[in-house]
Amino acid sequence: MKRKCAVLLVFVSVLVLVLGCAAFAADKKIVVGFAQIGAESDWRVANTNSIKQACADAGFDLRFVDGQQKQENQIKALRDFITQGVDVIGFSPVVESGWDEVIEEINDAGIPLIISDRTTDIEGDDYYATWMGSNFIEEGEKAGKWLVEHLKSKGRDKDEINIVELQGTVGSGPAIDRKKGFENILKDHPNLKITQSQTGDFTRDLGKTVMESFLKKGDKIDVLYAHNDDMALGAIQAIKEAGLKPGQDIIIIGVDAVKGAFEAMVAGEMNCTVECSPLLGPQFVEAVKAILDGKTLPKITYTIEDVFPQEVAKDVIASRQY
Ligand code: GZL
Repeated sequence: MKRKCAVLLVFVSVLVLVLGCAAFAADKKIVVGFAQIGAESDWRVANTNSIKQACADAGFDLRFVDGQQKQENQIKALRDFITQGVDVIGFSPVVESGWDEVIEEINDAGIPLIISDRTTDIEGDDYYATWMGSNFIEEGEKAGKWLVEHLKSKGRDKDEINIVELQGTVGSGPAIDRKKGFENILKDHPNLKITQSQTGDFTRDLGKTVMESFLKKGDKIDVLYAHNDDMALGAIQAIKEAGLKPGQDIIIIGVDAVKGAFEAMVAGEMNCTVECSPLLGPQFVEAVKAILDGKTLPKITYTIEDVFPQEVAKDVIASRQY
């Protein structure tokens, strides 16, 4: 009889222990480390807000680091996340190269990796669980296609058109691919030429400074193609200070579709923006949950995006979320 009581006691103790752990596990917050690029543009601020809000709504313990556009800061943050033993790591790589070592450390630590927004140049796709963001080549092609159609609508499709280009951060996926996509279109229109091209690092200030140098050269400029709206908005300032009319003397094309671009289009100072949605937070949270539930996700998920010409800006601006 005594033996039976002893076995029963052990069984009940083990049961309490298992249920206790399960309860703790159920209560344990999901811990996510996110290494963000910085706060270089309105797009990035909106992206950060989206990720923070979605993680808060999901009850995650979010460890968020602003890399201030420095790769070494992001690498340090990723290593810290490994030391902290977070459940999932997310990051947006400021440039494409230089991640091999730290990503191998993340893989060795067995922590699932979500890459959002930007891209790396690492071969294969087994080093990350899923990637979400925009198709940057397609964005560049959309900008080129809009310009070709716009010039045709103005009877200028045969004119010699000089284009100046403000590139994004050197070595970043969007800068490389938005240039590539735009040039995919230009190659079929030899009268459209990029005469000056330089990085504005996705920032408004540098976009203004570089546009000032483009203008100072004195060559005819018909079009500005900026890899993001922030640089376009800085360039618009420079164009006005040079006594020219942005949106009329110089056609202005940007990418992102941030609120400032719509305000400039409503004011007649910008002609088109190609949408690149920063609102990746909800998608990021769903990916974290799916991964921790043991589900397999598609390796790549592109966001669906639009092109907004000046003509629609006043009707659309009120509905914009960023
Ligand atoms: C694109 C994103 C780019 C934006 C810029 O997905 O990485 O970085 O176009 C931002 O505004 O700085």
